[in-house]
This record gives sequence, C-alpha cells and structure tokens, in this order.
Amino acid sequence: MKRNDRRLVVARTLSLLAGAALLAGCGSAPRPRTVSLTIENLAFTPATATVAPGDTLVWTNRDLVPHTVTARDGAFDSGSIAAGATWTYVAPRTGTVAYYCVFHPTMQGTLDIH
Ligand SMILES: [Cu+2]
Repeated sequence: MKRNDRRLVVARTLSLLAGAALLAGCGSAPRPRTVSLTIENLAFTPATATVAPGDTLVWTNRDLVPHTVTARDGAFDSGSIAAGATWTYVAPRTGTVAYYCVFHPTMQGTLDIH
C-alpha cells in the first residue's frame, strides 16, 4: 500500500468513527426524543412531563370520549382528539406550559421544557 493510500484509509476510518459517535448521541446536544403521554380516565399522564426542546410529544387518547390538549397561553391547541386517536406536538423552546382539556377543564397537565 502506498503512503497516500494509507492516509486515505486513515481519514476514511476517522470519518466513519466520527459519524458513529454522532449517531450514538455523543456531543453536546442530546438527540430529540419521542415522549408518549396518555389521556385516560379523564387525566393526563404524566401530569407533568419534563422534556427538551425538539422532543416530539405524542398524546394518545385511551378514553371513550374526545379530549383536547390546549395550552393556557395559546401556544398550542390540539382540537378534538377522538377516542383512540393521537396528537403530536414538537416542543419548540424552553419554558413551562400549562395545558388542559377544553371539554373537561378539570383535566390539567404541565410541560416542563428545558
Ligand atoms: Cu377531556
């Protein structure tokens, strides 16, 4: 093997290792996660979800009646989520957002995004 060929192999190997490290989640920023939340028995579970900006939140309505996921500050509103259906929202930025169900205002939840 010529010297230049060997350098190329080393460069390619290093580049592959760097790519693998990125895929493994190394580095300063963690990969966005998908976080599952449940709507069941007229309650959001977990009632307080701690997530990071960029995380995808998926609420699944396991009740037999429709619900909403509605931010008190107007940041988001799912509209009616039918029984058995899901609603997805990507947490945009840090902050604490209180939300509730428009149909059943005693149903309350909190997103702690940081
Ligand atoms: Cu509801």
